[in-house]
Amino acid sequence: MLCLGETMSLVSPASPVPLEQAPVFTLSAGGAESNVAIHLAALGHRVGWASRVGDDPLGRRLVATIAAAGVDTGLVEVRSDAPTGVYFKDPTPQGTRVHYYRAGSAASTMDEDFLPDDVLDAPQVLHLSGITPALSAGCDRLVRHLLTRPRRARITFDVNYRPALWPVAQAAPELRELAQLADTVFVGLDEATALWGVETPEDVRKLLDRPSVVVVKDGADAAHALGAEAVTVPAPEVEVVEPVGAGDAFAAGFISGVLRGADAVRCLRLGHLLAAHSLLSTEDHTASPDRADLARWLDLDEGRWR
Ligand code: KDG
Repeated sequence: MLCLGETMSLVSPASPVPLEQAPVFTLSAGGAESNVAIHLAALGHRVGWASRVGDDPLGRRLVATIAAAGVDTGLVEVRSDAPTGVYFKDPTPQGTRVHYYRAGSAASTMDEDFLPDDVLDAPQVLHLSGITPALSAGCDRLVRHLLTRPRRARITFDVNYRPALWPVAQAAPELRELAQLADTVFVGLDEATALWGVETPEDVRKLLDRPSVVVVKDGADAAHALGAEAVTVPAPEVEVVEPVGAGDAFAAGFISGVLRGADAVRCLRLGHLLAAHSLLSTEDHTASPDRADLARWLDLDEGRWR
């Protein structure tokens, strides 16, 4: 299993106070795809993360952090001609905002030659997201190349629309086109509405009719896996501390289920459980729930989740 995408140094206020007033900050690793990799490693999967970082202390720190979480960083390239990207979390009373300092980052220099061809020739799972094509023309070509080249690998694609990176008029057709080329797609219903104006999971599926499975996350209500059959699992009730990173946790839980050969209901349950855990923390990636807890939860009657 390999996850590919940019990871930035993440600066977060130590307590949920707006950036303008916060006195103390923490520095960690923030990147949607490496978040997925870290969760999968914690769940016992062999997983790598591929990207570029700058030849700078932040880049070295990122690689060391992600490697220490059990993720193989052998496909991370260190570049001396571009810096590691940085982003700040800003917990405002209106919700958490993010501020990026990533234009021209080392990861944005990736292009279609970045990954060795044998990665797609292997029967493994490659996880991509809709953040990468928004980073640069080269990154866009990379994602297109990976999705269109003949492959034995299965590709999971989290739409992950980031309005701060590109306007909806540009993102909407492109993210649809890329999602159509993946095997499994993750998308939030609110995200699908913002991008494509669709309002139900069934309408998302009509729009994304080519992937084997489209997973539509309807916030605090439920998640739906629309494949040959459609299944729905309600979300557990959680007192949300901070939502950033929960989508990555969900994707990791679902993918873990797929890698274990679980049915769609259990894949959705695993997604919910990891997301619920992540919603309880201000970190992008918390420690995943332990395996005993997961096993207990997976066997609970869904009626008792709420
Ligand atoms: O899903 C969390 C990510 O959004 C965060 O870690 C930063 O990857 C990131 C991005 O590009 O927004």
